[in-house]
Amino acid sequence: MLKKIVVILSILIILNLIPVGLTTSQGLPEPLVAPEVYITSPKPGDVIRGNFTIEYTNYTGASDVQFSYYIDTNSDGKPNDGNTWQNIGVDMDLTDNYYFWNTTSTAQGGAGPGDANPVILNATSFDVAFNSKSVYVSNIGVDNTPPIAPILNSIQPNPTNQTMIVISGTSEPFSKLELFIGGVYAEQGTADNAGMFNIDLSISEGSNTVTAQAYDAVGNGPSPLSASRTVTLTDAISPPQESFFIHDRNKFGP
Ligand SMILES: [Ca+2]
Ligand SMILES: [Ca+2]
Ligand SMILES: [Ca+2]
Repeated sequence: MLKKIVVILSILIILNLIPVGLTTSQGLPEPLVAPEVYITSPKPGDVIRGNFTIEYTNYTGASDVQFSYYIDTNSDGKPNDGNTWQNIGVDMDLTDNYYFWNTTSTAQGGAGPGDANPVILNATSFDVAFNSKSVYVSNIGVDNTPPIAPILNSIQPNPTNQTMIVISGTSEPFSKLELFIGGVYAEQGTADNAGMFNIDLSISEGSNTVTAQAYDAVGNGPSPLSASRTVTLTDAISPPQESFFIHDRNKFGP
């Protein structure tokens, strides 16, 4: 009995007497649901910046994919905050599996969240019959702000006779630091999870004016330059030598 009903329904569908969505040019029914696109990057927990490349897969059968984002104010991974989805754009070229997202705010607005954490990223795929299917990735951070200027601790002792000294200070946690001597790049290092850093620095005979700048963990920067610290290296090679007076008979006589 059931088999009979299924056969009759199938015939009716094929004859187009029961509507099942739009039909193709061949008169065959389209699938009711568009193919799902999986966002492979960014992943939950990622912090992204600047012009980010959204990567996705499994687009077969989709004609285009629309991307949008949502500010997850209560950080629960759901678009339930009373905010609205903001349009990112539509990828019409699905052959390359990526779409550029400018995450920085623009004067026109709507181009990106600028700085927001967390954000929900949505991808809605459409097929030729305008069926659509949405997926989203939660807990994405967007960070476009460089760190503030690092602070260098005073250099002890000063002056020194050591060619290698340690430059210590504080910066944003996990930031990358660049040290300069007299404005010329000299060394780099990384701040720990408390923002502390200790970087070995080779200095030259005479006065060395040291400054630093920082990039945050995702590469925003550089920060403004730190206030400078000056260290003077004296007698680096060896302790002061005893000097001898050479009696020059030609000049001074016997
Ligand atoms: Ca939410
Ligand atoms: Ca594309
Ligand atoms: Ca930052």
